[in-house]
Amino acid sequence: MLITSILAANVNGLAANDYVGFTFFIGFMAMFAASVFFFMEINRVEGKWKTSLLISGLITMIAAAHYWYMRDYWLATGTSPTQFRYIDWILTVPLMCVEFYLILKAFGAKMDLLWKMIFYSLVMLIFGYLGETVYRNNSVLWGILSTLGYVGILYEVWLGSARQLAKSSNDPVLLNAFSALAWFVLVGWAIYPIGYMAIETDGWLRGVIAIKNMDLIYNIGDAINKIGFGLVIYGLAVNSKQSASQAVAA
Ligand SMILES: *C/C=C(C)/C=C/C=C(C)/C=C/C1=C(C)CCCC1(C)C
Repeated sequence: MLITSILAANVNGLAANDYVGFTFFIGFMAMFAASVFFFMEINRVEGKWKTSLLISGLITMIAAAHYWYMRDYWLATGTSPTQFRYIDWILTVPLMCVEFYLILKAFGAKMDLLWKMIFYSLVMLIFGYLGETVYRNNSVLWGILSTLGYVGILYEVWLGSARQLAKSSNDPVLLNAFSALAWFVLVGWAIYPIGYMAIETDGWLRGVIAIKNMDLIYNIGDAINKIGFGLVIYGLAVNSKQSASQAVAA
């Protein structure tokens, strides 16, 4: 019963030229498949990396669940599933902050780094949500407040204590992975504020980017940001195992 109703939910309504709609389906499946991969690989990595891989899988799994809803929402309304995106982000973005903490823990990261980053991400997402929904006529003001949270995260990973810990690790494998993650935060995450600026009422980019196209960019960007982020962590877990055993051999 449940299975048939799940399968029946989406078979109608996806038009042959609804390319934005396609990316909701592809996004769902990519996130789902990535979760299976990360969960299965937990057994292959050394102890201290298992939690990191678990979190990578949880991030893509939470996204997969929301993409499931967002596909339906898109098919039913043809409009942006803004609420679902923010519900997804408020869970997945703090978990990405946890990933930074976990990979730096062995090099002295303290809980206050974790709480600081989670706090910044909540500021960014709660103010962003208010500006995009409740106070849309004042989206510029709320967008600026939200950006303060984003800048806080950027500061931590590019200049602040997170970057200092990564540098002081003297571990090239960690440093490479850390910089890759920092680039995700700077470039990959920048698509979200750019999309926000396309808000029709007072956004700085209104009319320049159609909101409909933003969903396409979000869907592709989300997959890169969440799966790519997890793959960097996976690569770190696998490569640092190799470099550790090479060190033992040498
Ligand atoms: C997987 C989802 C991710 C990585 C989402 C990230 C979202 C942001 C970086 C959002 C940032 C925003 C601003 C910096 C200002 C305008 C409002 C937001 C929330 C779109």
